[in-house]
Amino acid sequence: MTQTLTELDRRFMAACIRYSRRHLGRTGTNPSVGTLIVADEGNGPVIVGRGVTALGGRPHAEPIALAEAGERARGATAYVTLEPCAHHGRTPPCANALVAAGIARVVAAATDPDARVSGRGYEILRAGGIEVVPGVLANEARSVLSSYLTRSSTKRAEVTLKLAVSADGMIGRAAAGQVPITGDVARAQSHILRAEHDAILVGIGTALEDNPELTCRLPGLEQRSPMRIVLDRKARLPVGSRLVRSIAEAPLAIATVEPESEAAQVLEGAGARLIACEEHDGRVALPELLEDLAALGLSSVFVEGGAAVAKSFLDEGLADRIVLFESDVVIGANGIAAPFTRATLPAEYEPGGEWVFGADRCYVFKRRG
Ligand code: AOF
Ligand code: ZN
Repeated sequence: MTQTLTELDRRFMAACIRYSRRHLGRTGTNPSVGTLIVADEGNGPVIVGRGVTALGGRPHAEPIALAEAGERARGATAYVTLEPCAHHGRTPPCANALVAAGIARVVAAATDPDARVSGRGYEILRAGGIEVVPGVLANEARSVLSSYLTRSSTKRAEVTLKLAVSADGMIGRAAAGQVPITGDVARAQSHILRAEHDAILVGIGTALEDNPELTCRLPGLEQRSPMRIVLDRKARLPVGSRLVRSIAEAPLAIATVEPESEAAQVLEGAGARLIACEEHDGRVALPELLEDLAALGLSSVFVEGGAAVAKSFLDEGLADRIVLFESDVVIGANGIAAPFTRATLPAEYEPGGEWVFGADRCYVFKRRG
């Protein structure tokens, strides 16, 4: 079967978007962008260079891919998940690098909202004689770039709520610590989600009740645990908690309204970072906290509990994405009711995919933009 150019472009762009996920949660204020250089040297198109934005955000994806392709970039097509940059940072603009390397075509997915780049990246390419095909699989790319895009447009970190709900609509059992609801495969998936976020957040209730570690414990991904944040108005987290004891493995931040208190100072002394917060209705003010996190360079927050915290984010219109795991486990007596289920989710959320993980189901919802 012969493939049209568009089909081929979509295929390589899909591969490029998958590849771009590799450094999600690890590129600071920069988005995790993917680049594939594809050349047809007589035997059909092959990938001759790959790049994903480096850890910390620099170098960008394009120069990495161009370096691998070398001379084979001449006359080749470059697939990029985001419009190549047009500004001088620590290195020259990626758009100029693509021109200098002799790239013939650039197929791009999402446009960059960064005022220094938006539209100008494409202009540089066209002025350099490159054919530009923008907007290929733009929605798919935007979903990987979503935290960067949210942070650019709202100046706050993007929020994903994760919830695991039992067959009887519960998320746990009162005074029973951690109660397994989903199985191993779903657990592994949620650890991947941890690794892909800039921060994981729980309320102090969950921290005290479950004594969680909130690290990514998948083989080979242990280094990818992001910062853990506890909403802890009065800095009640014990220094003997697993969260504090694992500070060497992943940073810990305490979002408190009493950073000067003795308890907060003890936590700081143990290596935790204090984030001074405003109070609203007896709770840590969430919109301001999310703005502060964005200012600290954290673009995405994975909220893992508990019920009250999840409900606050939802009620305040701050939950951008919801990841809902459903299991067949029955909790029964003393169950803690889920703050919402698939049936009670507000209408503004639309389905964004569903999967089966072992015996469990996983549903993603996105707030309609
Ligand atoms: C690209 N390729 O891989 C990424 C881009 O602070 P700087 O100089 O690194 O610039 C950050 C901006 O670069 C960021 O806001 C976004 O516009 C762009 N990110 N661009 O060409 C990449 N990560
Ligand atoms: Zn660049």
